Amino acid sequence: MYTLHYYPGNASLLPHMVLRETGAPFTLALVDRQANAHKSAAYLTLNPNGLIPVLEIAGETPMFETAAIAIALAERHPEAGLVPPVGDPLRGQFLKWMLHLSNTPQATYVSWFYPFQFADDEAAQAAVKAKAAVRLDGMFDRIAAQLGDGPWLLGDRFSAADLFLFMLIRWGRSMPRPPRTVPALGALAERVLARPAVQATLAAEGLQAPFV
Ligand SMILES: N[C@@H](CCC(=O)N[C@@H](CS)C(=O)NCC(=O)O)C(=O)O
Repeated sequence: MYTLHYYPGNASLLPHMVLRETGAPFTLALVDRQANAHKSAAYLTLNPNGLIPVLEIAGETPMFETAAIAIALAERHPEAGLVPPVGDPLRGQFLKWMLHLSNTPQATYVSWFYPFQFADDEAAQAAVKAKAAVRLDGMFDRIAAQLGDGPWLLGDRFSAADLFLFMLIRWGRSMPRPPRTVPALGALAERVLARPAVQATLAAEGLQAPFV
């Protein structure tokens, strides 16, 4: 029914974790980044932006955008409890976090991982990267302050937003101040890592510890 186009550790990790949390059957399609497969004509028919991930749903238009895919999957499998239903007061908070994580830290990571998209010379690229790290530090501090002891972003209720935050914490492993070193974020990452579906996802992608 579902085919997730992924690359280990990339943004596809979020929909991959969501899929395993739901227990729905799916197929993984590895995008060969080394061969630039995400810029191939075939892949561009799935996502004209040439970015990972894409979710194919049998008989439907392929989806791109990580957060949108995660929300759509969570809603198609309400029994997994990954999204508060329409009418639940927590639903707005859930959507707030999904959009915030998508358009603020996730978007800023582009400057950290791909500074060459923003400047041509090496010194300027180093400056772009340094600025991205400082901005991410501030974003993670503000998220941590709102998370507190949680245990989850929605308080007692686990949701796909926690999986999203985990992925973003993981991406900062090589930053001058890794997000895991912020106590509330490190604790959230450990709680997410304790979930069997998350462990299964990391294993399926061949990712090695330390995970965050
Ligand atoms: N806003 C997009 C961003 C996706 C994105 O940037 N994916 C990265 C991998 S984590 C990618 O495909 N990078 C390859 C490139 O920039 O060419 C989403 O959330 O789906």
